[in-house]
Amino acid sequence: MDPTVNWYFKTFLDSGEFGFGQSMVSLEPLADCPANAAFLDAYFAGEDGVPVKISNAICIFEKYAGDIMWRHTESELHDEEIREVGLTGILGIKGTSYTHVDQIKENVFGTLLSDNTIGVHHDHYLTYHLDLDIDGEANSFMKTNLETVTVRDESSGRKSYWSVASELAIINPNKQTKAGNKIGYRLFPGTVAHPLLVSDDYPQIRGGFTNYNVFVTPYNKSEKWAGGLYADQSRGEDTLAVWSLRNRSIENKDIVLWHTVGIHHVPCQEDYPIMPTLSGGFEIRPTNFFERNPVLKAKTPKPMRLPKCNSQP
Ligand SMILES: [Cu+2]
Repeated sequence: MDPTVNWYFKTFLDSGEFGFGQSMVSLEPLADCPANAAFLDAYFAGEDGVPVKISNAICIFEKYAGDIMWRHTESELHDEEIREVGLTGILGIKGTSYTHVDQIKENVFGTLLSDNTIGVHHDHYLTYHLDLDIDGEANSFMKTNLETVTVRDESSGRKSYWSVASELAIINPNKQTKAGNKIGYRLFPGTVAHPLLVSDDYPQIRGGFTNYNVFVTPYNKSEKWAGGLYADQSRGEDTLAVWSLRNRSIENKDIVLWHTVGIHHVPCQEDYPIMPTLSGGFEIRPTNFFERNPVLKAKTPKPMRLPKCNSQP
């Protein structure tokens, strides 16, 4: 494996939506899985109880993630721009007299990573200001609630099922598909880090925009930065959390979706002194926007020769 690129493993099951059992089908090399994929057979119990083999039912492959391993820019040196091969940042550390974890009998608020060096616990939050206009400015927000419904009477042998109360999407309530679904875009949220501080703790008041991972506000030119215009030393009076309390209508309006992704970073040895890139993200996808799958008429791509991965030590 090439150590200079990120690879990840993915298991790709079946080409049908019903992946297991009797509806499982064999996967076609190069059509269903890339050239570097390894294939596994599967067995299921047939109608008469006899095991039935399905060859190439599962494939496992590595896929180039497109991320560099690390990156760092030294911006404090004015005469020269030094770009080390770095990460998304050099780890925040503090000095200590400790050289081994066995010596530590108090809370040091981090991980001892090397002699006299503690990587401090901290959070990363990234807030995206998504001013979506779905087929025009007048949009509304819908939230998905998938709920367990318990069957209490004798109407069914089943004890429960699940139901959708609404949808997590930004929609245009004035436009519909032929079938009557409101056209929109759906948010597939990224990594959610719920704040671990109490809400009336000073840093959390200043960082109140992390209280929720989704906020929706009516568009306002002055509300651009979730932490307010002057975040440093602020008292938290100009953040997204405060703007959202103004009780303004977000129905059929030009609205902004704010999405915060985050991680609570507990440093580990591998993060020191420079942290390998940790990637994340989110997706916004057209949902009930097209009448049908819009790629139905797309041409089949030509098979490409990809390098085989030889996992040698
Ligand atoms: Cu970090």
